[in-house]
Amino acid sequence: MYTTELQSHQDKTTAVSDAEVEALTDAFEARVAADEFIEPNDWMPDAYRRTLVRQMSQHAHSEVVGMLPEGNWISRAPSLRRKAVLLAKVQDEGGHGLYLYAAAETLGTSREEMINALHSGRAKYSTIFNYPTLTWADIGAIGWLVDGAAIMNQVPLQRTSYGPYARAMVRVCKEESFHQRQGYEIMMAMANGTPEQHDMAQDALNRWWWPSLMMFGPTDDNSPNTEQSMRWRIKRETNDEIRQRFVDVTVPQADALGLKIPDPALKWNAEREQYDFGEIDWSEFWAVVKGEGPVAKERISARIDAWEKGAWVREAAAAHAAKQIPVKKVA
Ligand code: FAQ
Repeated sequence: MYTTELQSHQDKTTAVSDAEVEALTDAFEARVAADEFIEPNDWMPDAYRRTLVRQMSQHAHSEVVGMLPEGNWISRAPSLRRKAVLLAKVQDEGGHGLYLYAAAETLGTSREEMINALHSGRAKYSTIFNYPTLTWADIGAIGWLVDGAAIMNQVPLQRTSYGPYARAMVRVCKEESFHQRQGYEIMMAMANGTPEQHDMAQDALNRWWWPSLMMFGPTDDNSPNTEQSMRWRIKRETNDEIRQRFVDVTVPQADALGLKIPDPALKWNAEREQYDFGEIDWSEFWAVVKGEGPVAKERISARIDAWEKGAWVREAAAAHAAKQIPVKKVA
């Protein structure tokens, strides 16, 4: 729907000569280098537009698929307070998906196209949401670690070069920080509860730690997109830089909970003033990226089912919107 007010980018790129494209590219690069925001109707290279649609739509899909593992626990939350908080949190994630789809639509790709790409397996979403939530402690671990990792990645994105994406991130980060705290608060209750609850918290940390580190993507030397995305200031920091910051912030939080990070190689490096940590299982990461995650099939079929069952809502909204368009008087 947001695409209707935009000029067609195709009109702009096909109508100009090579020399003009070169001049436009130089002007674009200079604006990015000066930390100016690029806005929807500004000229931009096609590859910049494609990279943004790829990253923003994957981000939107992650938010919406990410509602599923926690949504599973709304009806089983251990108290009314926990249920109300979780309900609000999952609803926030749906909102994040909507801001991101709307921001991505300003690049000229419709929401239907993006959602079709998800449902047909052409588009990715974060590997983390292909793991099952087995106990209530997993809800604590997701808030603490998964939302914690998401914030670490999204704070730099508030300064990404594409204006609508950067602005969407401001609100998303505020909400994610509430999510991270609610998760940590669940972990505090569990870790300081009965011995069985403490064990559940430790088990959740054991299962979610490594997949959380994978959220930041491959190492920089195996990341085909990082170099160009850094040059365009779409990404402001690399995968490894953000992953390291997450480890450094999270290890003391685990200590405060009295829980042990499941990594025998984890050690404070006084010289570099950061934690050294063990090797991530990259074969598991790439298998999950390819769609072989433990509950990947269930996730996509749940999304397709929700899309099909929601058809009547979209039809009713479209019918209502059509009624709001003023009828032009014929002279
Ligand atoms: N999962 O060259 P790079 C959340 C793919 S939001 C799946 O390094 P890039 C909130 C990557 O797409 C979580 N695929 O790629 C929440 C690329 O494939 P492509 C989502 C991955 O884009 C909490 C290929 O590998 N956040 O959790 C993953 O420069 C709780 C090579 O990788 C975002 O999307 C992965 N983990 O860097 C919701 C943040 N990692 O596309 C509910 C925005 C990499 O070329 C509950 N995105 N790949 O075919 C980003 O910052 C970047 O896209 C990265 C990847 C850092 C994820």
